[in-house]
Amino acid sequence: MNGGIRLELISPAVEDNAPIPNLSLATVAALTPPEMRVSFTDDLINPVDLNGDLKDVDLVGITCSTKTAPRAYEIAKAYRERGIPVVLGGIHPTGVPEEALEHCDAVVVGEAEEIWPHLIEDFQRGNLERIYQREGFTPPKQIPQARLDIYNPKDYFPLDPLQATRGCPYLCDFCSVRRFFGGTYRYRPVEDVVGEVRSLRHKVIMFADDNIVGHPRYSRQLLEALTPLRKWWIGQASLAGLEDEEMIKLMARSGCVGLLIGFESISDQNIKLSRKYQNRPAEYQQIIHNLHRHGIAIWASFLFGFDHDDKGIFERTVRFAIEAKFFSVVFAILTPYPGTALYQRLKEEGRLTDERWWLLGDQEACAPHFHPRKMTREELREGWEWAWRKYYSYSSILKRFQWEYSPTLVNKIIYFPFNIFQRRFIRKKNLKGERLRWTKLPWTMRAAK
Ligand code: B12
Ligand code: SF4
Repeated sequence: MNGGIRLELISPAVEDNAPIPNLSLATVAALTPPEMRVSFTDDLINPVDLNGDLKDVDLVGITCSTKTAPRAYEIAKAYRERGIPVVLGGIHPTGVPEEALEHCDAVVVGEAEEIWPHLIEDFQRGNLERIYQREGFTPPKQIPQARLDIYNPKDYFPLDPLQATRGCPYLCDFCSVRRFFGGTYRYRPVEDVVGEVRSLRHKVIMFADDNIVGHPRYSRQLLEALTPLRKWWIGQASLAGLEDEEMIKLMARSGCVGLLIGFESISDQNIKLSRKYQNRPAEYQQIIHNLHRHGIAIWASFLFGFDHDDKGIFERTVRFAIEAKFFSVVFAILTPYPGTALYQRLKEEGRLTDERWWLLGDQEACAPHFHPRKMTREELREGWEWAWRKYYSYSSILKRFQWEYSPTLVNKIIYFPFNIFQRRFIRKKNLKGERLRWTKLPWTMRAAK
């Protein structure tokens, strides 16, 4: 009998972030025997009070990325001190299971489908093993519809996350996804995805896929099937899948309003060094132009600190990004995540600041976690801060508005409020290192005491 078992699922948080429901734990909840009582805590929305009353449960499951690892370990410790066993899963424990095992009772390595039910059975028998790992990868037909009912929808942006594909066919050396999915790219049957989309309550959906256009034939089928559902959607796409303008048109028709795209660098040399061969800087302009013409806003992501980056890279990248009129940009400092080829290379070259840098306090404040080639660590950090400031300056916000195209809904309604909000958010979080707290109304913030 597992009817009495109370399972608490926790998503740890170390910094402010967009309040988006976490799909990982909604998926684990869907894999949990229905008789069990599942509760959920999002540490972002309702911070776990380690010294206060923790939930009275039988088993705790915590999802964990490299960024949230220290917090996940802290929460795990608090529960274990009260005699409640803790299971860790997610991208970080999968990369470094031995480390995770120092902080919990059992680790789920890789995808949870198929192994989570076994773990629960073992738990009921009082026979929890230390590591749970399946051979191979989950057949996409077996990916369940996530249980979004574990969340309080009022706490989040009004959108529903789901996944159509898992993995990514590309090789980028800084990316954790390859280690996690072993280079596989699997896609759920279109009818399963469409069935799930139909059941979602919000008008806006977010594909939490690594790459929604990794397989052109599949993507076309999916987009065509999505079109009559009249949803608006956002997701991530690789530039390779966007070279074909027909694909972009189809995306726009199917309701795509925004894409997160990893441009990473405007330098060919960096792109080659990091094995992001699918990006060709010479083609960036055309793809950006096509996306904008079809009304798709771009959230562009850039990394600083590659071996070919000199001190001029910040200015060149920001100029490019402003001229490209990206709706929004994320500038990140290149990060050697454990288990990646980049981590291995920097380790072999003796350039890591610490082999377990993620455990050394505030990761954001200590970055970069390696010694760059053509500048000092301080210069990299200063340049990164300058880039944020410049990109979200008022003059940049004004220049980036798409006057020349007929404004899309995204541009028309949310461009200015979003960018002004983002400017304030970045100045506080990234530049001053202040922790803010989201309230129930995400757009009203107050500084943490
Ligand atoms: C959606 C997403 C986000 C969303 C998160 C929204 C949310 N509330 O969850 C947003 C946009 C906010 C985000 C932000 C960031 N992200 Co992100 N994100 C993703 C993405 C694309 C999908 C995650 C997802 O939902 N997957 C779907 C679920 C179903 O899959 P899953 O998480 O793998 O879960 C399965 C298993 O892992 C397992 N599992 C997971 N947890 C648990 C727990 C238990 C108990 C068990 C049993 C099993 C289990 O079971 C699940 C079912 O099989 C991943 C890429 C990826 N493939 O993981 C990157 C990824 C997780 N992000 C990454 C990064 C780097 C970031 C940022 C640091 C980016 C930045 N520079 O700001 C920030 C950090 C945010 C923060 N402070 O924590 C990296 C993490 C690398 C690492 N080693 O930690 C990833 C892997 C991308 C990459 N290419 O490397 N991200
Ligand atoms: S395209 Fe994106 S998800 Fe795929 S390997 Fe590169 S960084 Fe990772």
